[in-house]
Amino acid sequence: MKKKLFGISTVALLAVGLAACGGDKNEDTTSSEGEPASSSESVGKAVGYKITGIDPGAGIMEATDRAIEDYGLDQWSVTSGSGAAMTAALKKAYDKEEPIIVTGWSPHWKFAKYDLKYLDDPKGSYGGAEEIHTFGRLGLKEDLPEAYAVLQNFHWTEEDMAEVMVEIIDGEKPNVAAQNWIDANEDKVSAWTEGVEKVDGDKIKFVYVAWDSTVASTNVMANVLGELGYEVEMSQVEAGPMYTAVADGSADVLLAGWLPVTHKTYIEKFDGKLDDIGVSMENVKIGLVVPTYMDIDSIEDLQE
Ligand code: PBE
Repeated sequence: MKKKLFGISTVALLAVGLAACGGDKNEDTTSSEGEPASSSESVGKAVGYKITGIDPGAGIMEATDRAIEDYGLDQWSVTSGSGAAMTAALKKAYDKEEPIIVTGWSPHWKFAKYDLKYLDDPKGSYGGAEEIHTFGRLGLKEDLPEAYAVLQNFHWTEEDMAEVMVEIIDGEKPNVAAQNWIDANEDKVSAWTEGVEKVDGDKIKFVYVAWDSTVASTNVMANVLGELGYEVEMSQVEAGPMYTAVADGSADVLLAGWLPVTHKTYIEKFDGKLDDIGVSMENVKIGLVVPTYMDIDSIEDLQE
């Protein structure tokens, strides 16, 4: 009971985070040192003209290079690291109310934990609302029809995914958080598996990148197929190898196909070698994200 209440409140917080796409902000942008936390003239200097990025293969990194170009941000660059390094840097800056600009995406638990906003993107470098697609290797439908049927039915919401992500960031193991969600959402899961026959230890291999959203979906699907009798392997790789593995058939499924913009380059590269099985979520988004205490609202504000 207690847990359920917690789940609802964190999801409510997340919804607030998702809604906070610029607009109202704090009047007081003064940091403890007495300097403005940021202003339109000093934001570049304050952050060393750096955008805190994630793993180099992520589509959001390519989009950020495009934004730097589109907005003429000649002095700026994006640092690469990982999703975990990005959220660690965000936490460090946020706790001290220091300026920081990160590559961000929704759904993501950071919107439940911090007051953040997307910078407006009038040039559309980051695209708009996107969908998350499930991709399989060619021949998967014939080889593993039961799994294929479940993957085709797989569809959930930002709130669903947020419950899993928030539990993981609060310390739960990914597979346990995934199972807790499955146990609490039997109606949704049974809609995915309805009429699908059980199997007896058939092997299926997921490839995924350590993006929090992808960790959540991959663990949920792995457990659902496990309950159906599959022996599920999960292999964590970088973004390029994730697509390569499904395209060359060395893995069966990836759940993190962000389209039409984020993974456009990968989809074009592997055209004809991937089976677009279905859409698991709509209205997802990428962009540049800052704490609401920062006094900027648009990527244009990064221009000098
Ligand atoms: N992401 C999460 C990925 C796709 C899923 C937005 C970090 C990317 O940029 O490729």
